[in-house]
Amino acid sequence: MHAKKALGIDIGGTKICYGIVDECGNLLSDVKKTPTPKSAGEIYNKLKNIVEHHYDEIDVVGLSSAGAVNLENTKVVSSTPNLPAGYNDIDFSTLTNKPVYVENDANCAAFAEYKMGAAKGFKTVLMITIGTGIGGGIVNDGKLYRGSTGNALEVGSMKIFADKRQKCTCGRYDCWESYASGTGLKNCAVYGAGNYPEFASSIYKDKLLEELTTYDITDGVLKNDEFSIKVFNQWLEYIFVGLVSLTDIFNPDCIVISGGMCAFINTQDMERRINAESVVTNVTVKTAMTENRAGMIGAGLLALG
Ligand code: BMX
Repeated sequence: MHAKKALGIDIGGTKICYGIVDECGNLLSDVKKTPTPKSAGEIYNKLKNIVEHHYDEIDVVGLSSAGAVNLENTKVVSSTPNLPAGYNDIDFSTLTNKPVYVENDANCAAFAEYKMGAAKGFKTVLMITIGTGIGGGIVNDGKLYRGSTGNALEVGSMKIFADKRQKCTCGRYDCWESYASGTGLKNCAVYGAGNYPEFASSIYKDKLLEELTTYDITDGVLKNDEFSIKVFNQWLEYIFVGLVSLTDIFNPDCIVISGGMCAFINTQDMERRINAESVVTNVTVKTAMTENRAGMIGAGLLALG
């Protein structure tokens, strides 16, 4: 019997990455990258071309996508405006006559980290991806927790305040990701510019608020800018608050943090603080090992089942 192979594809907001994955999660090809088209129709066509190009090499297709995925693993059923209009109408199973398996990006990354990444050997793994938004996934005893309709762990949408302080990109208020994602760090900076006295002496004091970026703040921290440090610490506090609550709910033995912002988080410090505050014991916090390949590897592994 031949060893099965998957085409793992990660559909991100700016680029689509793909590669051939075996049953152990090894990448058998170079990772290829192509910009994500702006419309749902063009995304579909691009995916179709990629699949057709690799048709003879693969048995199944695994797709990692942002957004809440249905229980049948064929469609994204709900998503923030980070995805283009019409995206939720795509039935990915029509891309090819080979089996196609779509799963939420954070769920894919959770599975990859559990199988072969930072959380290998742990029992209950909570994966949090901190990028444009915040995604989450839980693997317990080798099985992804999917919830009643497949949409579990949309943690970026969990509310952390009750008094409508800040509007989220999704249109609702006070979602965790509007405070603790990359976008959240920018929101923290805008809040700080209006409320922290340190802004008056900041290297960014003359910058237009709408031009302040996430990376201004991380750069500012490196340059010892007091305003940036205060904003950054507030952002870490929001991450911490969410992680403590999730620890109390899920009792993970390992939390893995991935995504574009994970490089800015001191996991040892986070681990110490979570263990001091949480009522459950005892969690290890790690940075993801599979980095930006987690989505494609996890999708490939899940598709190979
Ligand atoms: C959002 C949500 C999640 C996703 C998470 C991380 C959409 C489009 N996205 O909370 O499904 O897992 O962001 O996504 O609804 P990223 O693009 O920031 O990595």
